[in-house]
Amino acid sequence: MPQFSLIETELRDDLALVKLNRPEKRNAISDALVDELGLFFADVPKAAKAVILHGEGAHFCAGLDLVERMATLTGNPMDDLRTSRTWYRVFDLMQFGDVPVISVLKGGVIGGGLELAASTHVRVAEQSAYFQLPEGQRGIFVGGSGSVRIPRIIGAGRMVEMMLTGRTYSAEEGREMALCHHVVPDGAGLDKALELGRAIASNALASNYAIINGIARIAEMSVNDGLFAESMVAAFTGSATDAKERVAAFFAGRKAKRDGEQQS
Ligand code: 1HE
Repeated sequence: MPQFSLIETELRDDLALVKLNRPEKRNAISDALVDELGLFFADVPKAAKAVILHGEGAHFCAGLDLVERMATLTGNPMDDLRTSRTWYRVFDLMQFGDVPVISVLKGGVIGGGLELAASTHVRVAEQSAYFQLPEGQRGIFVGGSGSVRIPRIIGAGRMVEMMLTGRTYSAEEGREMALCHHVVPDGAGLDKALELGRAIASNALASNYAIINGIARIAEMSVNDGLFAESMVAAFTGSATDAKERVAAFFAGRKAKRDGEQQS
């Protein structure tokens, strides 16, 4: 893997770990940080069947690097546009890549940090995690795909209210809204993500690919188009995977369990 300075990467068996490593700035996303994420996600190691995204320090991510942004403001809207487009490209590589991405959330998951988390497929939050979209209070707007991805998770109305009032949602509240899927004690997030990652990595690769690339897209289609697309994806997945062997192994396992129960 290439040498990075703002992220740290590691391959643990068939799981790739990516750590945001800018704790002194609460993992705020600078241009250089998003570029490094882009380099990694454009070329995820072939051996990795899932990626775990986590952060160094007490906060997952404090969002856009506001200090860098203020220092580089030119008044030319094309500059902000370019930043947004870079974030979209990188976050799309995550959401619509080859392998699932599991995030480990703790402390602040703020603004662009929530946009980043929303681009991952499975979100594990430690108890300390909290969710905020303070763009309105900072005089800006979401620009890293938040208004596209977050309403699809929590609903547009809820996001409007969250942004207007600047409210904070706790980890537990976030779970009720699917901002995260699991809540675990502080310090236990990475282990939980590794456990989930191992389970996900044991799925057929083509099924995982179809799940992460198919479902979000098909959900946006008309019923007619969606059913057509689903049939194509199902036909591809069933023939591309070892489905026959997996189904046979499943029933063999059930039978062995039944036989064992009958003997005891
Ligand atoms: C930062 C940033 C940042 C911290 N950009 N430098 N995001 C926000 O509005 C969140 C702003 N940050 C915070 O609310 C707090 O920093 C935290 C709750 C995350 C953490 O608090 P704390 O007390 O642990 O740290 P701190 O003392 O506030 O900050 C420590 C350092 O991190 C300090 O730098 P230092 O050089 O003075 O030590 C801070 O300046 C730096 N830091 N957050 C730059 N965000 C594509 S559109 C997306 C739009 C958005 O993301 S808007 C939301 C932005």
